[in-house]
Amino acid sequence: MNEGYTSGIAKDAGTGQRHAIVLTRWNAKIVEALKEGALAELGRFGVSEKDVEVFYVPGAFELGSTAKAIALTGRFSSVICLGCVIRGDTDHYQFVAGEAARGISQASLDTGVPVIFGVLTTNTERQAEDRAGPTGNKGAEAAQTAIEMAGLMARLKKP
Ligand code: INI
Repeated sequence: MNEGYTSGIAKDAGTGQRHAIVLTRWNAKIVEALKEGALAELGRFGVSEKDVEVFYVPGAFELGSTAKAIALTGRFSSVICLGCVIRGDTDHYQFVAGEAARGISQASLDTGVPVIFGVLTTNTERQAEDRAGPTGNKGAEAAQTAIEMAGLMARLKKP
């Protein structure tokens, strides 16, 4: 975990929660590393393997609409979106990254389910790799955010 984020969640905070993870096939090697970070972190905080479901989409542009459809099933405490947009790869970087962020935010606002933005937006592949490694893994960070937000939303729904 990097120094930008310090989690306040308890060791067993994920117990009983159900999380969906949506992954892009674009930049698959990096995104798979984010997935491994997220899965390990969910397990570390008590989320059972059987309570995690993984979905794939082509690219980051598709994350928001898919996250919304998943959230609307009502089966998940959160939807964790993991992807990677590298500036060097495309002139339309700004559109893809911007729409991914907008769509993910909209999915959460429309459904009331926490939809987590775990999309790397970097200038180079090297920068992306640095954020998907064993330390400072942004997938792990997204998982912690998902557990915390799922707990907060559950608390707010209690009478
Ligand atoms: N999708 C990504 O997830 N990452 C990228 O870096 C990327 N680039 O570079 O273009 C990318 N493009 C595809 C996009 O997300 C959609 O899948 C496509 O436009 C079809 O809607």
